[in-house]
Amino acid sequence: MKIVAAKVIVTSPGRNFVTLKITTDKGIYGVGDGTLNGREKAVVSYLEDYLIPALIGRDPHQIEDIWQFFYRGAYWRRGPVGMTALAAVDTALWDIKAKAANMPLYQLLGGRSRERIMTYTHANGRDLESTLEAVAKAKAKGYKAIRVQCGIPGIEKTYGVAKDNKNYEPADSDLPSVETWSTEKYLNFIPELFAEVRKAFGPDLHLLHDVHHRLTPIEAARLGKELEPYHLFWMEDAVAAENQDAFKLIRQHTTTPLAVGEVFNSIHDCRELIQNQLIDYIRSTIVHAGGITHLRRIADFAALFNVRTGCHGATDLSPICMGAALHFDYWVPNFGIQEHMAHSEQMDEVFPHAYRFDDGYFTPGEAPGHGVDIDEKLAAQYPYKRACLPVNRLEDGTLWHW
Ligand code: KDG
Ligand code: MG
Repeated sequence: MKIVAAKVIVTSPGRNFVTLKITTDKGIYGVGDGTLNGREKAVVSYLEDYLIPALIGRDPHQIEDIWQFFYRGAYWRRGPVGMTALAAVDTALWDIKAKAANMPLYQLLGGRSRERIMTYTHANGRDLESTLEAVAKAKAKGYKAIRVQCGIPGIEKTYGVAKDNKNYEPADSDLPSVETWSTEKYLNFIPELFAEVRKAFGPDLHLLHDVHHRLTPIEAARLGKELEPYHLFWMEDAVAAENQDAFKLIRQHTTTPLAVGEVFNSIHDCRELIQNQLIDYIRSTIVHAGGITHLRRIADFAALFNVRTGCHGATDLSPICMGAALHFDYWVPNFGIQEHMAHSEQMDEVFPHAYRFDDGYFTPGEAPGHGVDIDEKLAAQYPYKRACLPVNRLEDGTLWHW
């Protein structure tokens, strides 16, 4: 088999998605997600100008060699743009291989290790009351695990909370909008929020929370400790993780489980966190961490240290990433949980898929490949529109972590 064509499709059915489609001389094609929220065009250029020309004529079955060729061959290793482009290629190649074998992708990875995939969704509200309502709604849909984010009294706009009760969408404007942050107000409120959620919903529901990189290590340690009575499934991205040592301090002070890694793109970003057992869940997923080939390496390494997976699954990861991640989750022995932030109907129409939700769990479906396609005609109706992630400033104007 030979690769005869590859093209990038950019579509914006409510938000921007980048898709790579690779076609072979046998008529089989594969698709991969290459969406990097707010920086989509950088990945498009990386693919069109550098990777696609080198793909034409290659045997798509040589996934490992193609991966190494683009990783080592770039000389400039790692980084979100390059690793996202590489992930798009890798995902499309696995799709082709599984279609050629006439098997669902999870079978090629080693077969399924579970019957269904536990998934968490988001419950967000502007205040305590609307947040409790959002949790009740998510629970009624069957979710066994729910990420809870809430507006903070005294702060106008908070991460994870949408304006008009719509689904939360992080990339909200043509140029970065500005949010305001107060660590004091946040830390004073969050333990109370989880006390109320536990009081209302009892001990069984899995509760998660995303700090979104905003605390210092000692502040994160305080929050983790104060949340201990509410038995969180995890506290995510407690601090910015460029400094992996920061987690040592958090770990010394709290038994609240820690998750990190949605912005990581290589095993080297989490090696120390994992081998020193400073985290419990690794959040990296296929599209931003070099595809299935590389994520599998991260997961196998994590398994040696009792660290489980918790793949990122926000709306800015296309249904192609979701589908591929679900095949990965079905197989991976050290699976923890999968995030699911629902795509709109429009998005689901552009990306028809075989995966299904039932009572809090997903299954990837039995279609050959990863089971997600792109309707190119429909995709063409939604042109790209620049959309940026917000920035965050302290109340005195200092730029902070978003
Ligand atoms: O593009 C940024 C989003 O994917 C991110 O803000 C979502 O933190 C996130 C999460 O945990 O889903
Ligand atoms: Mg997150």
